[in-house]
Amino acid sequence: MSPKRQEESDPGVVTKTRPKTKPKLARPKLYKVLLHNDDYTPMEFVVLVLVQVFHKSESDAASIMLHAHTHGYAVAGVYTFEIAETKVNETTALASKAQFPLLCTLEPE
Ligand code: TYC
Repeated sequence: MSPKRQEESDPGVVTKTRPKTKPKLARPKLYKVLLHNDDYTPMEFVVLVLVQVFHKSESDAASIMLHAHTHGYAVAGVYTFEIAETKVNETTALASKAQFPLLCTLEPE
């Protein structure tokens, strides 16, 4: 006689059915990192920050920089809180080291 699988033969074993609802994963809150325009930070420096910190291509970086230059600010990227905060800190550190007043802030999406 072939051995039965345990749950068939042992009435004490309870088999689980699949949950009726999908287990929901909370969507992480996202934050926009903003670069603000000013009169002193060179355009090339803003582009360099966008390439080095935000991993933009040269041409995307140039468009984002020009958007900030023209409209007062631009969204450099959208990230979870810790990543957004790190990018703000990296940008602020680079600007401060180069003695430019470039302002970078974070805002809930
Ligand atoms: N307005 C600056 C200039 O004319 C360039 C600049 C662009 C500065 C975007 C900041 O977020 C900025 N040199």
